[in-house]
Amino acid sequence: MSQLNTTATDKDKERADKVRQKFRHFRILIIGRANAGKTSILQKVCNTTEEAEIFNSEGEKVRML
Ligand SMILES: Nc1nc2c(ncn2[C@@H]2O[C@H](COP(=O)(O)OP(=O)(O)OP(=O)(O)O)[C@@H](O)[C@H]2O)c(=O)[nH]1
Ligand SMILES: [Mg+2]
Repeated sequence: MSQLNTTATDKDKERADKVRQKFRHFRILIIGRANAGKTSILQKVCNTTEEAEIFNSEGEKVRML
């Protein structure tokens, strides 16, 4: 079985730059049961190992325990 290649090529980065220029803001919904890998997907998409900052509908930062 073939492996999914997750390494971004120069062409991928070029495309991503174009999307970033066109859309200044966007929303991503990641939904799944506890421990499914939601945070891991978000970190991969954002190319980071940082923890996500979460804000409520009033714009106040939510502290995760
Ligand atoms: N085998 C495997 N493990 C994964 C994968 N993605 C994440 N994990 C592991 O699964 C565990 C949970 O990942 P998280 O990204 O924290 O999951 P989550 O959905 O954010 O968890 P909660 O926020 O607690 O609901 C971690 O130990 C990850 O390393 C994957 O694709 N394969
Ligand atoms: Mg999580």
